[in-house]
Amino acid sequence: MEHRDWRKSVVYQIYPKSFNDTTGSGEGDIRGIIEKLDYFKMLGVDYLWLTPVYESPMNDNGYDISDYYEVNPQFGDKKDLKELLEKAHAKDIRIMMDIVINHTSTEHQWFVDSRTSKDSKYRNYYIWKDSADGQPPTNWESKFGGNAWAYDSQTNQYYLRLFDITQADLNWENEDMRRDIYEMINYWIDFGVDGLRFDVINLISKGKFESSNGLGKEFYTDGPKVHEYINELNRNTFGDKDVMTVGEMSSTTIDHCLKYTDPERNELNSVFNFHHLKVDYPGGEKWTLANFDFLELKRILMEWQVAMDEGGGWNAIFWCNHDQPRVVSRFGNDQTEENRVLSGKMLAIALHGLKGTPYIYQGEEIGMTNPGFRRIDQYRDIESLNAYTILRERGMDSHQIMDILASKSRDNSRTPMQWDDSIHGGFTEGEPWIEVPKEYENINVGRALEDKASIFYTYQKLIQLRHELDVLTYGSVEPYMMEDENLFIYTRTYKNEKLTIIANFRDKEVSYPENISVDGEVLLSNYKDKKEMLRPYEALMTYGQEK
Ligand code: TEU
Repeated sequence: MEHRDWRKSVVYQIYPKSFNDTTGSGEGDIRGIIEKLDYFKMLGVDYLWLTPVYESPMNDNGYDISDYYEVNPQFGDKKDLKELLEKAHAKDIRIMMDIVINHTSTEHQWFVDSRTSKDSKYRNYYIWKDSADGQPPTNWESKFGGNAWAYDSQTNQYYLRLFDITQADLNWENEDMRRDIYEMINYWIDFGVDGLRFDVINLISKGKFESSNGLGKEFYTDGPKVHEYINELNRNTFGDKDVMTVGEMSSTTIDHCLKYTDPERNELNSVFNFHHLKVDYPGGEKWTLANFDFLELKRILMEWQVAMDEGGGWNAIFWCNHDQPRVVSRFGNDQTEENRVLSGKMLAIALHGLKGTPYIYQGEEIGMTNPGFRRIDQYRDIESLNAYTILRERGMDSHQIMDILASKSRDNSRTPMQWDDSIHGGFTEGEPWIEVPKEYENINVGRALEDKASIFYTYQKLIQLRHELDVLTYGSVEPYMMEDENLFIYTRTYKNEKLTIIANFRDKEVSYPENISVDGEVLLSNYKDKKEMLRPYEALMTYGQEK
């Protein structure tokens, strides 16, 4: 494979279960990914990140691992994975695996053993505590609803589970456990993977087990030994290898992220944070209906951009993943075909001009939209189903819950990839595990490739620019007009090169800003020409050189 600075790469995220089914099972598989390698080549991405494909009961679609060393038969086997690696490498495409080491499934052999007795060799691989006066050990809340401790009658103790009741948190205080985890990661590095994405890695150090005035996050988020553990992980596994790493950081801070990504500290290459994707959570509450706060979106994105740039850190930059609604439906406009295409391209340009590693989530590159499910039986996601039950218990009207899920559910991004206009969007010849929204007739890869003006080609161009222009990778970031209600504007500067990015987030005409020049060469825009005013959702990236 060609050598390139990892900082110039673009990652494409695959949710295998919904990507491409080659067996008619209704669920995607690894051979389905192999089949589409030319598609990725055409798009130009450097890495494919596969969400977990290990053996799992799939209560949380693979984030509940029952055997780290086996491939879930639903997705294929290790031979398929090997073939994917070889064929991808032959096309200069790298593979990034998802590493889930904050918790395992309760079906993992360690946990099965751990729960049998307090004397089990694996007891301390997990976090077991006595009840506090007949109540759970602390009042911490699970991210998927309910108390974070699950009672187990076999030994009359509780185990910690920050996510689902079938996802038991591992005890990172335990050195044997850590050693087993490193061995497992080294197995996959030796297998030939090129990148690692670490699931909720900033939650591994739990600190004190005390009740909280809030949800308990302050005790385990960026916990007391987290940097020590990540540094140890680095030294024992990928540290001296050509493996790109990204950590998923839940509710983190800039200061911690500067540390996680400081090359001198030997922790990780890059980090995801989610603060910019909470701008439609009024008062921090996800299960609400709300317009997004545009000024807040800019403020958060730019605060992170500038601070990480100045402090020598490295962001992953993204709008979409398998936990988030579709961005055109969320921050763009999916109400008319024209607006969908314009705003889809605008969002792409606004994001891909930023500093960091861009991530594209399957279907984003063709402007896939939220499916607009209306009935609870259309949903599959455990978080959504739990939320439904909890909101019903609180007395919320079921129509209102349906409206909220239609805008906030993780299933919005988990519907199958829309390949063509044949039945089920060409995803499967069987019955899909989750419905394919009828929009597939219009929004699909086949159509996107035929139409040179489709969103796909904007992404293709942005990836090409990322590879070609040093200023996109290394340039410093300067935001403009942060109080403007319509425009998102920033520049990137490196040596004598300058990029200016302007994006109109509104469905109306807006004047060009007066204090910033857009006279440079237009590298990319979502309109054919330039006019006196910026038109609805108009976005452009211009390039200039100082002599
Ligand atoms: O998600 C981390 C996480 O914090 C989630 O709670 C996320 O914020 C939430 O889904 C948004 O509503 C990771 C994975 O990406 C997710 O799919 C898993 O369910 C979770 O970890 C547990 O492994």
